[in-house]
Amino acid sequence: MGIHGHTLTRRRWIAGAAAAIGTPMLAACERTLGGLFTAADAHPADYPTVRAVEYVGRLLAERSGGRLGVKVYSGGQLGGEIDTLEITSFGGLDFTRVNLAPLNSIAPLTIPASLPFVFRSTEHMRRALDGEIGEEILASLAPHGLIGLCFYDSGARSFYNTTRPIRTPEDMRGLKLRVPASDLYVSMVNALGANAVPIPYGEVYQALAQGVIDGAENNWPSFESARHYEVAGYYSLSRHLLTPEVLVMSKHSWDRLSEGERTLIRTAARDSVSYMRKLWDERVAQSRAQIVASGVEVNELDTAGFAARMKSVWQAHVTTAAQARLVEQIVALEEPQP
Ligand code: GTR
Repeated sequence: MGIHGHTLTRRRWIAGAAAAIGTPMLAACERTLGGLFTAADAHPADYPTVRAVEYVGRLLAERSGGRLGVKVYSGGQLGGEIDTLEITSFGGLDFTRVNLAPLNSIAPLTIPASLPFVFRSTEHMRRALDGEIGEEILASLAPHGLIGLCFYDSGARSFYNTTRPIRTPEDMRGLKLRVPASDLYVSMVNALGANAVPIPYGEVYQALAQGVIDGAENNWPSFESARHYEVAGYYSLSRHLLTPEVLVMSKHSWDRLSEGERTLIRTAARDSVSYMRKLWDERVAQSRAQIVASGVEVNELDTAGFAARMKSVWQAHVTTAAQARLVEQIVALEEPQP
């Protein structure tokens, strides 16, 4: 079996993957300060998150007189998000860009911003994460070996499947739906009457094509770029999650940088957010057009019945006073007036 085979242990897989891609991960362990940082992303090279992290690299190069830069390994070539988080936390990679979902089991303060229907709009989500709430969530990653740098938009996640349009929770009954590796997502899908199947993002296309699962949930650009829309003909706009993406740096790498370099990195990450938002809005429009033109049946739905079933999910996953406080603060935020 090759290096991506399932029979390998994770540690051997990591060593094998490092050898296969020209040892950027090992190089990162031995690297002296400065130079080319490594980064991983599950999405293909033209996806807004990948382009945003490349932009961080360009800003760093410009602002350091060419001393610093970032090489992004896109397309999930370094493994799923749980893997790249682990590799990053022990210093085998400098950066990884992931969704908040795979952090749910690692860092409890990522739960409040990952709850279904907690954000009322993109503006509400941005306001929460651009401010103190976002800072607190990013800072909570440090004990886990990760320096949280910034959040990126991820639009709204909705359900898609190969079988029928979903209009009410009753339409979800019995469907096998893929979720990311997060207990919160498992509870969410099960509370709606479907059966949650946690599998890595990179395996969803095949699982759909082979009928191992009936569907999944994601935003327009992921549904399009991962080609899931070629096999799942129904996209039902539940918009149940507006959970953001996050860019993290290895604390190992961070601890070896000078104050000046850290400031450059923090500032470049912050400056990449508005660049990414522009790319994101363009990509959503383009992906939506492509999916609609392909004949996928897209439907709106009344979210009230879905949201009502999320009370027990919130209760089960908001278990500490700090989480409850963040949820309260998020809910109480007013959206900015347009
Ligand atoms: C996408 C997200 C990825 C990954 C993926 C998934 O929207 O950008 O980082 O989390 O969803 O469902 O696994």
